[in-house]
Amino acid sequence: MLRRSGRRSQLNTARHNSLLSTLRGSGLRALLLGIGLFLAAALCFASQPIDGRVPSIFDPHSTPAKSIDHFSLFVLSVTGLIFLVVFTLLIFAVVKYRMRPADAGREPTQVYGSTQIELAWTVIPILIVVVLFLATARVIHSVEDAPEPAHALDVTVIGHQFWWEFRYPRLGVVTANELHIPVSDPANPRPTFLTLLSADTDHSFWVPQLAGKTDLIPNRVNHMWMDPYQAEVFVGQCAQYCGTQHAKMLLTVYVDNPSDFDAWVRAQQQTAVRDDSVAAGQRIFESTACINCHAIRGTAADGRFGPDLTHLMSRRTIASGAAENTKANLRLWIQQPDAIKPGSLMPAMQLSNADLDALVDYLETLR
Ligand code: HEC
Ligand SMILES: [Cu+2]
Repeated sequence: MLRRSGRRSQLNTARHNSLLSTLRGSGLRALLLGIGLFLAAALCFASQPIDGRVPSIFDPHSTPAKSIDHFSLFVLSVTGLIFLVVFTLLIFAVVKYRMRPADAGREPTQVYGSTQIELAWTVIPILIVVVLFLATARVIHSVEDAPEPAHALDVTVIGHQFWWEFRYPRLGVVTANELHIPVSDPANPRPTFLTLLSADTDHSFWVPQLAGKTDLIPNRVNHMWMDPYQAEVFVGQCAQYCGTQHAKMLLTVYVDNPSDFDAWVRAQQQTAVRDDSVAAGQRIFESTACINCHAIRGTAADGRFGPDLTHLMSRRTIASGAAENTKANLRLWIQQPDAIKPGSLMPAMQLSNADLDALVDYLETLR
């Protein structure tokens, strides 16, 4: 009996050894290669700046982002500590109890049913999970259930394939892709509360330095808020795959000083400038399908499928950050949107060169 089990364990050891050597050969190499590739990709991604800046969740500039930052550092330290303890014990056990020639392939003494050990590894993880759960619940509550002060700024964000619509219902302003909000001085806070909607499919609003990530879902109303402490420009990105051009759905948030913000609002509230020197371009705009998809307040155009163009030239970029808002890019965009954003939902309008030039001249006046 004894001899038989001894032979079985010897057999097991032999199988084990051959497994180890296979692992050491191809498996281990593949594993190392995998880890190497992952690290390289992570490095590439981490160093890929969006619009020249890399938004980091560890550099918060607004209360919800700060709560998330503190909380993630807490979770990272708890899990880091667990990792250290477990890995130290693991390495200790592997080294101290490794198989030696003197063991002659015999199995070590088997220990069954230690109540103390069972209790320890049941109770300690439960305590850790309870602590993490309570800390999570506290942060979620502080972010999600924050009351909206009466003087907060309301903005409705509508996700579109593949651009952002921003409506300020109490101010009568509609714009796209570049969100302007005021600084919220901690002594006299003026937070911005966003209502998140979607016109087509799922999108996700994520500006890492200002707040967490919240999805925009068809037939559902979501909310989030932010109270940036200083005037600065923050970037973010649609964080939910929403179609081919999901990656070109940049978000830019301009946090303005109160006086700059008020001036911006006043300018946006105006209807489009009328400039008779570009009347030809306006006529082309108003007599083609442009007006079915775009609004220019003060003209016949009131389409809502595409961005509001009333103050197009007040934006630094077009097509959700896909290109700088220059004359050449505008022309290229109208001639062939796919050249800038393949798969965008604006069709190439097949205009003659002369019409194109007149149209771009007109658009350039929309300050
Ligand atoms: C079928 C609807 C449709 C028609 C017709 C259309 N557009 Fe568009 N347009 C869009 C959509 C959708 C976008 C946003 C594309 C994106 O960013 O992915 C857009 C974006 C734009 C932009 C960039 C705006 C910004 O702030 O990013 C300009 C400028 C523009 N269109 C001009 C025109 C002109 C001029 C015409 C007529 C010659 C026209 N469009 C016809 C749907 C349309
Ligand atoms: Cu999206």
